[in-house]
Amino acid sequence: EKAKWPKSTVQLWEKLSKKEANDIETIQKSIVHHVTTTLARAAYNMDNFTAYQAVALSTRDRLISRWNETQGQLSKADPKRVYYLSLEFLLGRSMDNALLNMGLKDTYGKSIEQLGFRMEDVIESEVDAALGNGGLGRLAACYMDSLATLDYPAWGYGLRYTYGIFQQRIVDGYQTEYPDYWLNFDNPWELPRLDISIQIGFGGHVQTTQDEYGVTRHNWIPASSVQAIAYDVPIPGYDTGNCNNIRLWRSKPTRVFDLTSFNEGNYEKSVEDATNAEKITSVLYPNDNTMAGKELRLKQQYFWTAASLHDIVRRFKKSAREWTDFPDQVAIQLNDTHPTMAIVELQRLLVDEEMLSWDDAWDIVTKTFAFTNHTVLPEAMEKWSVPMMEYLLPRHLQIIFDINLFFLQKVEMKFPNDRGLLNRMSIIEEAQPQQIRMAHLAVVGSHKVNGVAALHSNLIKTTIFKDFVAYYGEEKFVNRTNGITPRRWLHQANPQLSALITETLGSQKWLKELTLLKGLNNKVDDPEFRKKWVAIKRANKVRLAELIKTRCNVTVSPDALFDVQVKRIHEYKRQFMNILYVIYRYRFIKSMTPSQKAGVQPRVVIFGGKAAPGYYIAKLVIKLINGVAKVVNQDPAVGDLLKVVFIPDYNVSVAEVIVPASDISQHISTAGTEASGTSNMKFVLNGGLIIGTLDGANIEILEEIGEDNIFIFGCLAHDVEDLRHAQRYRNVPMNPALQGVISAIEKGTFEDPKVFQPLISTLTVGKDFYLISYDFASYIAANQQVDAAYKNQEEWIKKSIRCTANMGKFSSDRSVKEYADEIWDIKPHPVVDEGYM
Ligand code: Z15
Repeated sequence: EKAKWPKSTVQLWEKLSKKEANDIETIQKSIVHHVTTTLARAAYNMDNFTAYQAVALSTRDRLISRWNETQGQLSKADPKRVYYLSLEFLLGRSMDNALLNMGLKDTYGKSIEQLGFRMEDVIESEVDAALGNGGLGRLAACYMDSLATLDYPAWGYGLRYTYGIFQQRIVDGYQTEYPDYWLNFDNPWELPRLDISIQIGFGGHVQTTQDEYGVTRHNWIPASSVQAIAYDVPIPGYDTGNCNNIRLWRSKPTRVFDLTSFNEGNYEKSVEDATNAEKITSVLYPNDNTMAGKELRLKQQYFWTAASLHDIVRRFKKSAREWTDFPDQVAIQLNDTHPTMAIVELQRLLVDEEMLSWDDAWDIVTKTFAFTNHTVLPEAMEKWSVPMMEYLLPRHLQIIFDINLFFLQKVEMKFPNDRGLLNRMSIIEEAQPQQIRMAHLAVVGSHKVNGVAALHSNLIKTTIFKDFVAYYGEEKFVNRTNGITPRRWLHQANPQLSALITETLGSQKWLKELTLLKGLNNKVDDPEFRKKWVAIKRANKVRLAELIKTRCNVTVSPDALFDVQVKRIHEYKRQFMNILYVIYRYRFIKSMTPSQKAGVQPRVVIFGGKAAPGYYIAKLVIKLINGVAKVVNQDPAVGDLLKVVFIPDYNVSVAEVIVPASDISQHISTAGTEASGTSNMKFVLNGGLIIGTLDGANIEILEEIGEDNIFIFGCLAHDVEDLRHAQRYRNVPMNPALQGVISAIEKGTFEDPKVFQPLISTLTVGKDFYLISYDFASYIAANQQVDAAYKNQEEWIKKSIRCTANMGKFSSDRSVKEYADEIWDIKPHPVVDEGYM
């Protein structure tokens, strides 16, 4: 006990806890110390990976000091915190980012160079933390970076999956999946908190009793339970001592249950129970924007939300405040509907365990939660079957039915005798079996609902949540346009451009105040500046060409126009339309005379992205891309005029190479289907132009950078319904250019055409739901405009500079501030440097 210590002991602790200097010698000592002790290696048997491990451990030491100091000061001050509940945190690599954010990259670089290693090689040895699918998971990671950088008291809560998103390899043109066992070597970026363990129940029954006042009490008696063990991931802010936390839960068998079977002599059953407990956090579900309805997924969701809430409530209780103060201390953001069970769990804790009245509890619950919707696609809407919920969480099901009953009673009061309305708004869908609509539950249990881009936020108000807007009023439904962190997506991924910007603007302030990039607009007419700008783009293209050579064994010219579409493979994102246009272009080039060919703008068309393993059509799109690549890349009649590559295993660290190297990138979803998109922001921030539809954040990017710097085509979201109707009920002929392309595939230009028939059928039998045929003519025209614009290199470079200069709005710092001010009501709480971090 510190209080009982003599002064000399206290002083000794304080002296020894002070941080070490961050000079090269101290850092080298720390690296070598980890090599020779923690890693038990010596200089003569070290490789890049060992060097990485040692640098990582040394970096980790410094991270932990900041984490400790930040969390210690926060515990004392106890300000209102936000908890960001996300089933996915797609962090990627940590080392480079941590060193840059802590301002230690240069020193570590020099330190390790003198010790005989190149920093780039050391960085490359790190495996990605890929605990997410795509946009939603990466958004959570960008938000954690901004929250830390802006000194907000914020914690993320998620799951520590043993297997992240699968690794993708291409075999005979097909996607094949391999497990992502990312914890093969020790993970230095987490702090196991084996002492923090929470028991989570499942199944069983509900005991109903009357208390001494005649009030009915519900007591849930679970049939089984598992333990949640905490693993903390430090998130250092940029240019601040602040270090936030992501707490990831791992499932473990409980000792009690384990031992019972064991002692009863049923050894096999006890091992089976243990294995089942561990299964809960084994694997990330690989679906992006689709719902599979698997029981294990519901178990994951409850396990995670219950553990997180238990932790949050325990922290709140330390302060001995009134329950009514809970929403003044705690804001909880629901990242999509995945954590919606947290609403039900908090209501259960307050009513069943803390003995609050239903209404008092519900008031606290709805003031605490806010909900972000990320999609309007019907196949992505989460619904859980009532029988499954009853079997896994019987008391929670009762509470859901009660929430629904009280809610619908109020709707009935406001809009009497409208049974259609009650049916549409009900949390329970009357199907066989009944289904729980998680989005409705999330709306009813939250005080604010937001979409992720202006168009999307308006769309949800007129489509999926229309009735709820009529009931609650407009104010509950707001927009928070997504953002990206400029630290990772410019400073780290594009160090040369970052240095040029800093040199030009005179300081690094722009990295925390991204609208300062506007200053670059003055440089557009400076030919010397343009020369530097284009040289950096070219160097980035050389780096990407090397990656393409290694991964695809295709040689591409960095002088060609690099045209990129990297994102999850999904029909609504229309990679199919992109490859169909590539075929069109290929056939067009083949039809040319040599002198005509001389006028063609050479292009390298780059694809990347994973398809959900069960998504048959998306996997066929990958097969078609690879089929086309094989034919086109070998065709001497085309040569360097057209190359097509599919970069396997697209992930965050690969994106960091691709994004800075693009001339044009494709964000071509059917209008109204892509809620926001965030890679569009990354490309434009790095001076890449985009070709895109009037969808998601493209619209706001257009507003910021101006129509001269973006290639827009295709129908409007407003017209999609009518166009689909026409496709379905009138015999709309296929666009003739597209018809030519389809014929070429059917003639067997790209392997056995039988393989692609189901894909082609989506245009005919499937009535072209994503409107590829309708948009094809304007897509061809937009691509021609791209070629023409690229021909005029000086003008193109000006566009590129203007792109970067006007992207300030899309910093995730701006997004996070908007959430903090008007949804969470939290304030920055800077950590004070007392010499310990
Ligand atoms: C996902 O990655 C997104 C939405 C979802 O509903 C799910 Cl389950 C996964 C994406 C959107 O498709 C994308 O448009 C958006 O930019 C991103 O979330 C972040 O908001």
